[in-house]
Amino acid sequence: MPDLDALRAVLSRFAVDFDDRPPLSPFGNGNVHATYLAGTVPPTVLQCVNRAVFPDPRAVMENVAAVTRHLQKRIVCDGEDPLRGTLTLIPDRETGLPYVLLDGEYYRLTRLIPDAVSFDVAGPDALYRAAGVYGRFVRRLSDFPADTLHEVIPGFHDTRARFETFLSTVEADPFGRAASVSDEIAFVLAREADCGVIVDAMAAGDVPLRVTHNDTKLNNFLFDKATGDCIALIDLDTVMPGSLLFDYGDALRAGAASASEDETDLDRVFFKTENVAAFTRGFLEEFGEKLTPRERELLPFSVKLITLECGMRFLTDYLAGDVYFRTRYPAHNLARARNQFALVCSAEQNLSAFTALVEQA
Ligand code: GN1
Ligand code: MG
Repeated sequence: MPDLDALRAVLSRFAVDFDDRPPLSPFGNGNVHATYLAGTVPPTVLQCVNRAVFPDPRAVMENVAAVTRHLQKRIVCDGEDPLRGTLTLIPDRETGLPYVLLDGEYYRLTRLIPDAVSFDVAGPDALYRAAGVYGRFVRRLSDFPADTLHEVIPGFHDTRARFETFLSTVEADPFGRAASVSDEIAFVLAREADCGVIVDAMAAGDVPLRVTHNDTKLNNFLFDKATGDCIALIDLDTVMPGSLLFDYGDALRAGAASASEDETDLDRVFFKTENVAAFTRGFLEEFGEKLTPRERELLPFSVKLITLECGMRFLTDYLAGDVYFRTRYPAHNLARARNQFALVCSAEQNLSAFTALVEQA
């Protein structure tokens, strides 16, 4: 990672004038990019795009720039504040491009949305409000030209392909860790058949391809500090054509869990039905009429599947030597995988309850 002086040099290349020498400090708890809070007047967020995760950062930035432009227009049409309803990129002063390229690294600067907070865990009221924001997000992108988006991470939610990668990593076992996690490996193997359900429904045309967010974990939603309203869905790196089932499921994976994905006391990890109910109600109010019958039918299952996919990705990364997700201690990815598998069990136990919530909403 570049040092602070190098980051200051990067900052000076963006088309923004800070009113003094901008302070810089690490910011947020994303698992992918190095992120800093930069400056106070105006406050901005500086990120160095993780090239191991996104091999083509330019494509990521072109997507984000196009999507935020589109969203801003739609937000204005809805009579809302475009600076608060989505991200605003600050361009490179010289090139006008939505990033600064320095020594092969891609940096981006966005305006900090003021007086906003994000949560790792929340209650039903926050989930209901987040669901409305998500519903508006897909609605506002429903006329975005999907074929102009780059597929920045091919097969991002191709759960079957994720399973194949998991299998080959178990077989290669490059760090000799597989033997010590045989229970976790068996847990995934027992659920192989689940991995193809949504991709097959998409291939059959029963579940449409839409422009989706693909990373709707709760802490990617911003809430107004004073009113508690949900303001925006941020972290737009993975906006790509996909199925909204993964977004619905992922929002609940993170937002309806009783504890964060770092919790290691697994007795404390389960789905809170009242949160699932609140999000489902908010989402169906906003977007329910546009769903196909098969999409609606698969909503409850999607909660389990995306949680399995995420746990499988954490376990794969643990076996591969922790090369993808940012970790804060040596067995962090394993702890996250166990946490997700506890949630999968909770989703399995609650499948009929989740189904009833979709039917009643
Ligand atoms: C990553 O970037 P962040 O922390 O919001 C990951 C998601 C995972 C999530 C698990 C591009 O999200 O897919 O669900 O971690 N993003 C990418 O915490 O891989
Ligand atoms: Mg994030």
